[in-house]
Amino acid sequence: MRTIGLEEHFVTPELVEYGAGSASIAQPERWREASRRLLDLTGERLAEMDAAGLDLQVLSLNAPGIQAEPDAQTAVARAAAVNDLLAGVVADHPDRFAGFAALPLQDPRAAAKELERAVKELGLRGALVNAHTQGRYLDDPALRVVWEHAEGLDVPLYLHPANGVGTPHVLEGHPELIGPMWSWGTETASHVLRLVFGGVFDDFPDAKLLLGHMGESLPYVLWRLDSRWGFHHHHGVELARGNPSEYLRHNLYITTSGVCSAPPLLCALLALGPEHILFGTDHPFEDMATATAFLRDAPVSEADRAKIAHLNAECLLRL
Ligand code: GRE
Ligand code: ZN
Repeated sequence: MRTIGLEEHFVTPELVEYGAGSASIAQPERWREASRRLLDLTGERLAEMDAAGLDLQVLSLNAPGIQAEPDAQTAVARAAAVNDLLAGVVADHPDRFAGFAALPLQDPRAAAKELERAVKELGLRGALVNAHTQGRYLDDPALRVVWEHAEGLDVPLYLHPANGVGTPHVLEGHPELIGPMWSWGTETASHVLRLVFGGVFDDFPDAKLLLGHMGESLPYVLWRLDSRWGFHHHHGVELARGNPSEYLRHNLYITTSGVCSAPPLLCALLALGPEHILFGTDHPFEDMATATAFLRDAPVSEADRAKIAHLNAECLLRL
């Protein structure tokens, strides 16, 4: 069965330095190995894809990427350069790779223009955003122009985790909880709720948000969100569609990246429906063959397996 992965990271030698903040969350030898594999685009990576039965990777610059750049002009130049490089890799291997653009969100208008260039001229399939950009989240009014372009181009924005701004008080004194094991997921889920309650999907009703890690726990909490929204003080916030789950069911697409476990997959299938779940491995942070074996053996119908493995990606990304 054709299998397409949507959370497949790489890095370039020039941009390695942006990952320094992530390095401290990993065991040094695990980080060294991951870094080596991030830098490999078409060598071992292709061999590993062949061995795992992964037909196509939609590549993305590893977190936090360009968003860690404090200078807006540098961010604009480096995003364009890495998107050009990515387009070159895809052009050399069109049957094995596609790509998500990096966006210089430090300059919202330039980011919107880069998204348009990346999609229309470079053939990339959307963009991947790593959490906040210098403290700014995607519900920021200044970033509406990026959503406007994404909706207009009909391409998804993939929201990927990264280290937060500072340390949440509840995690103070517990650095072992900072990172992909825990804080990245809860902060990313909170970021998604900022988009919903911040009106992004009321302004752009057909905007498409991709989320990794089986939806960062959101599929599990739809009913409770709606129930407690009916109870909460709204503080002047109203949702045009009434309940938060309406947005998460319509605008949200999730990938299986970094989660090889049936219970959350079945929850996501029931909560969001089989058209909203796509495959991803989180290469190089999880093992490709483990991920493809999970997909192959998951207790779902063959029709749903085909949607998750490739049909939804072909449709959403026009592959
Ligand atoms: C990820 O993308 O999932 C990731 C990183 C860095 C360290 C660990 C990790 O980007 O899982
Ligand atoms: Zn990832």
